[in-house]
Amino acid sequence: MKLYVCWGTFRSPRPGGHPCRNAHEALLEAGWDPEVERVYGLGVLGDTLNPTRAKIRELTGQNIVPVLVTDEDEVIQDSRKIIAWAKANPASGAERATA
Ligand SMILES: N[C@@H](CCC(=O)N[C@@H](CS)C(=O)NCC(=O)O)C(=O)O
Repeated sequence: MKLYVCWGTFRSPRPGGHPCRNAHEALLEAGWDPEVERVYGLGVLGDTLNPTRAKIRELTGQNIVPVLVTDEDEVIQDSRKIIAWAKANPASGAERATA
């Protein structure tokens, strides 16, 4: 399971918090331990100025993160959809993150 994030999963003062952090926190709460990959860049600058987000465009056709790729290779874009997925799919048994 891989979670693509912007520059990290840091806290942010923006309303609603930092979407990448919110998605990561929800996955951890659901018992998952996703590999976190930073893609840096700034999506609004467009494709040419965002070579590091090429994988995001390959997966979703756009530049915005967070993007989750599950162990079943399901691609989920948008923090709210990732949070909903995590709530609906708690990790079980061997999948659960071992502290
Ligand atoms: N509604 C989206 C917003 C996500 C968002 O704002 N992502 C930021 C990173 S935290 C981003 O990629 N912004 C585009 C940019 O870098 O310009 C969500 O909740 O996932």
